[in-house]
Amino acid sequence: MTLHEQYLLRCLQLAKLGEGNVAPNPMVGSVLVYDNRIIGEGYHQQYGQAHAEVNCINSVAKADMHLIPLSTIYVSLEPCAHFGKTPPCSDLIIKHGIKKVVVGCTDSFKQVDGKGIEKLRLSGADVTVGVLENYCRALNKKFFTFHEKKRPFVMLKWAETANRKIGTNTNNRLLISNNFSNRLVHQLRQQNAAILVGTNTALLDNPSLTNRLWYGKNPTRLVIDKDLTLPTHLQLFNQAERTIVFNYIKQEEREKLTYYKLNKEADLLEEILAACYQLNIQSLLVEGGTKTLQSFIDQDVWDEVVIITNNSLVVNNGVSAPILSHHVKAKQTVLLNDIITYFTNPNNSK
Ligand code: AOF
Ligand code: ZN
Repeated sequence: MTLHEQYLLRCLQLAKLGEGNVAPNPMVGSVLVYDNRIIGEGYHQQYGQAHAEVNCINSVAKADMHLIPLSTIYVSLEPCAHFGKTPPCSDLIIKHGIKKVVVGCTDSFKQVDGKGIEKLRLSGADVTVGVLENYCRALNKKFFTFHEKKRPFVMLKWAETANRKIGTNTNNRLLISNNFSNRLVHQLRQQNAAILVGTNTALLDNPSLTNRLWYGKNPTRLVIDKDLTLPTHLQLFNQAERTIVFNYIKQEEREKLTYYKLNKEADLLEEILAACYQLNIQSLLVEGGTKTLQSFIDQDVWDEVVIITNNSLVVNNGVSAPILSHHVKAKQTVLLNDIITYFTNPNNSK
């Protein structure tokens, strides 16, 4: 591993400390190095607050401050060029007279998108771009997918029996996953900005779609209800969290309830994903049912799939699980008796 990579790796460690607190901003870490010694460290800690570079430069001890212009700054993401909630980090670096900058990967947010690097180079700084680039991009995969594909990062999740059923043919709710994998599901809910179900799942399962078994926030709840047939006593419509109802009838905003009217002539999923982009929903967890999940697979708008398999349960005449057409098995773990398999979409990874 080169020295650049070692310092960038430290940036990535720092960046990860912001997990759960910075979305929809990316996690970013930064270190300042003089003569092979780290004299400053920082990361983006809280959405809306100081960026990594600011915290890094501010962390330098008084006795080391004169070394700042002679140091190299490492950042896991291109320093920003825009006035957002904070002033541009590229200007800060220039102001401190730092002449050597090492960047993990470029920022595809349209207000930055190479402009930070350009500014730095124009100031006469020596800028190296693309160190541990794949790791830097993987850390913020949701952020990059959202800005580059103009749609949220899409994760599909379902639980299936040993004979690949996800439900019964009757209206009885089928409990497939155990308490341990249920906790994982709630962690996924916490990690995604929104959660989507189709009409049948909302009606038959009556899920609340909130995060009760993990720390942190609930996702925004999204439901497809084209003709507005779902009864309002469903748990989805309780006050626990905001719910957006995608439909063909009306557009209306109430406290915690939004009716979002889609164009009937257009493709349903494209419309939903475009609405998510417009609403700044950076990641989407799709929790069912088979019809909704299968439509994401068939239209190839998914990034990851998580399947929970209960191998000791067999259901006769149940509803079949979705079928993945092409995929790469990324990881498999076991939670008590449930097998958790993660797949990634080879068409969507760059
Ligand atoms: C950096 N360093 O640590 C982060 C950056 O609304 P603002 O002002 O917080 O700006 C958010 C955007 O800034 C975000 O979309 C991304 O492009 C960039 N994030 N940039 O130089 C950082 N977190
Ligand atoms: Zn910045």
